[in-house]
This record gives sequence, structure tokens and C-alpha cells, in this order.
Amino acid sequence: MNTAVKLSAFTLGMAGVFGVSLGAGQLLGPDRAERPEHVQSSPAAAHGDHGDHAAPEPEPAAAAELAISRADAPDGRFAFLVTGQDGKPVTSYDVEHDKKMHLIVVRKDLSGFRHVHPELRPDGAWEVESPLGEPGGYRAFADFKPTGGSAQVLTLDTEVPGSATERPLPAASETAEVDGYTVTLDGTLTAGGTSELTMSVSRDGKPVTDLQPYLGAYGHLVALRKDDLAYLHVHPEGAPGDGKTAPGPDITFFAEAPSGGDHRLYLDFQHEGRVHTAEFTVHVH
Ligand SMILES: [Cu+2]
Repeated sequence: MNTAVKLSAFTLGMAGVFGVSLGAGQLLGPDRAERPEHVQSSPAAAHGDHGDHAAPEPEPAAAAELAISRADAPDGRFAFLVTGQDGKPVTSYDVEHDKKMHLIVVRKDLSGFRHVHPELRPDGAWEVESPLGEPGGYRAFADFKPTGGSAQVLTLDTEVPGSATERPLPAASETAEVDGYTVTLDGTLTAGGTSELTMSVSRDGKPVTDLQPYLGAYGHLVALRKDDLAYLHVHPEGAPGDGKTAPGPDITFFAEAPSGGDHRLYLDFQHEGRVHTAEFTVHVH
């Protein structure tokens, strides 16, 4: 029932700006959208701030030959393995955005978004409190960088048994309400170019100006395309502590959408010690 899917390492929308310390706009892998699930692809371009420009490009197979699969976990937990070509678990990872492993989970109708950070078990599996919710099909995106390899996103499809009700995608809106906060979206995400998006956070009609760094930034934005769940991971312009980036109310992102269609945007931000996720439906032209 679990479909291990291997997807490409990502293509950077903006050259060489991976890295939480820089916090610059970053795009993960538009090309996966067009790829059938069984296809593997070449490794990502080297990420600039890891000092690996000088390294020769790895053979495509070398970096791409990782696979992901579910692993056994206690009740209420979710575990998976990342394995190399030799079939052994990959156990050495670089920290990216404060964590070695970012796991994005969403139901296939784009509801139930979760962004969690599993822990590496002694047996090499990653485990976390289950991010799965009500019945239905789910896709998990494991976003990581194995030490010495390329940053990449592997996807794993799984299912929560039971009678599933598909939720229609909420209507497109430039305003999202979450946990008493209102987040407004300014800017237009267009296909095939770089789009500047500004998200502005307010509460009770007042701009929030004391956002807290979360994973090294004031906001993390993930976009998923309806139907094929193409994954777009974007990071904000500016970083906490860089002397020019204010802690709200505005969070600015640069993103490139590889293609059009309806997308769901998920903004994680932290305020007063809690992380909130504001969601928007956006139609990309
Ligand atoms: Cu994360």
C-alpha cells in the first residue's frame, strides 16, 4: 500500500541560496511536477552556500539513488526510512533550516497540511508523532540533504483507511484566518517567472510586529499544486537578525511557479511561542 516514490533533487529557482542563515528566496523542484512517480532524475544544482560549487557534479545516479519507504512505528507514530543504493539507511544528514529532516504531509485534496520534524532512530528510521489525520490518501514530502549529497525531496504516498470524504479546494482568496490571526497576501504568483509575494500578519486589526524566528526565518511557505501535488518550497527574503528584516507584519517571499493551475499556499509563522499555519488558495496564471 505504500508507494515509495523517488523524485528529483530540486531545481533552484534562484541560484545558490539554500540556507537558513541567508534566508533568501528558494525554490524546490518545480520539475517534479511533470515527472511520473517512478522516474528518478538528476541531482540538484549545488547549493551555493555550502561551498560545494567547486565539487564536480556528481553522477546523476549517485545522488539520486535514494529511496523512501514506510517503517514500522508504535501506535500513533509515523516512521520512514531513507535508503541508499546499497539498501542501507542513510544516517548522515546536514542541518537545513534548523533541522535535518523536514516532513511535509498533506491529504491529497490538499487538506490536513502538517510540517513536522522527525527524529532519527538508532535503526536509521525517522520517526515522529503521526501527522496523518482523517481517512484518505496522503502524500508525505521528506525534504533533506544527506551529508555529501544533494538537497532533495522524496515523496511517499500512504493511506489512512476508512471512508474518506474529499474536500473541495477552498475558493481563491487573498485573506486567510488562522487562530485569531488574519494574514493577507499581496502579489501575484505567475507561472514561469519569479514572483514576489508579501504576506502580512495582523491580529485584532493590528499589525503583528513581533513575529518570532521559526526554523531560522519569520515565515516558511510551501505551495502545492492541486491534483499533482507539485511541491514548491519557498523562503523569505531576509532573515531574523540581518539588521534589515523586520519581525512582521510583512514577510516577503520570492517564488517561481513552474506552471499554472490552482495551488494551495501554506504559511508557517511563529508568534508568542506558537506556530500557526495560514492557508491560501491561489490560481497561478
Ligand atoms: Cu521543517
